[in-house]
Amino acid sequence: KRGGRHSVGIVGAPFNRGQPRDGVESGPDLIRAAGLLQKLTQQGCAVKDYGNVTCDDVPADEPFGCVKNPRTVGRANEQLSHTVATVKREGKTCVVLGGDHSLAIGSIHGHASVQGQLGVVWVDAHADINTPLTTPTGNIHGQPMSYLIHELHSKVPVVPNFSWIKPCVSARDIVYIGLRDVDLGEHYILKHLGIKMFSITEVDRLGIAKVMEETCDHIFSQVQKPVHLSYDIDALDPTVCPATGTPVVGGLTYREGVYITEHICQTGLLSAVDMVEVNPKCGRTDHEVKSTVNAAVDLILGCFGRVREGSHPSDYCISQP
Ligand code: HAR
Ligand code: MN
Ligand code: MN
Ligand code: MN
Repeated sequence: KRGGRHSVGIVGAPFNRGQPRDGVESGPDLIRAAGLLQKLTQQGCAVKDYGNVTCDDVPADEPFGCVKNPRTVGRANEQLSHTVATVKREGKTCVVLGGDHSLAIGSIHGHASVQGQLGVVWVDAHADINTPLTTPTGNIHGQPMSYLIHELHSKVPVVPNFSWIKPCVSARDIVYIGLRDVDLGEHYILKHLGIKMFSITEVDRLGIAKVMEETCDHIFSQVQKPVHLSYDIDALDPTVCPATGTPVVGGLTYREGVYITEHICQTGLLSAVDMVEVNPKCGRTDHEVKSTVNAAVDLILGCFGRVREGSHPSDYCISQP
């Protein structure tokens, strides 16, 4: 951020091999087509589009244990890590448009490779912290955090094309918000490592304002550090965001979802954002797809200074009669 003006780098990551459904690879281009770059520019951001990172299928990508498409997901994330590192070296806040949530491996890895210690705020119905050994599905989008956390390193085997990954996040620097579909292995890991979490029950109990205060108290308790916001669109309620692969009833409202972004923006420490799991093929109508994509756009705008009360330039004058 320079002189109150956010400098933003957009990266598309049309990854779809971290899960079984077609369509999520269209996320980046749909979010762009909804006017993201124009809207960010209109609200005063300097925006550069770095295009899409490719996610080519690696041939004969046999499962590793039950982990599906390991080589394809591993290689795509290595490329993404390099691209995110470039965006960070150029001094911009990085926005990665997904694509499925396996992209958080490359996004957080590339971010940390330049910035060092990060605070990670993970907004999701799911914890995505299964290891290759606890995963009930084999889908890597349910596992990204397990590859990144120092404290899990000894529990995670080296998956083919994952050997470039160095754990780069400490369990104490992570906060989860919105959880409501957590596997038993994941729940064990969250409790065992003492990871801070505000499940949807805590959002009900405390209200979103208190949740965000406590989130920032936790993340910044030792030192100020750059924040990585990893936002899965399925954190929001399926009535607002139905076009996603694994919707879970009883989610965040649109207003709670946007409040999270406004609060993180106000810290002045937001350094990278992922916006993932928008899948147009999972919407039953055009309206369902539009509602989901528009929410994704609004969440990103909230990350970069949009405030719902409205705003005006400091030199604004009303005309005299
Ligand atoms: N926990 C389940 C698994 O490991 C489901 C993960 C689901 N999907 C997501 N991630 N959208 O946030 O497969
Ligand atoms: Mn490399
Ligand atoms: Mn997720
Ligand atoms: Mn999810």
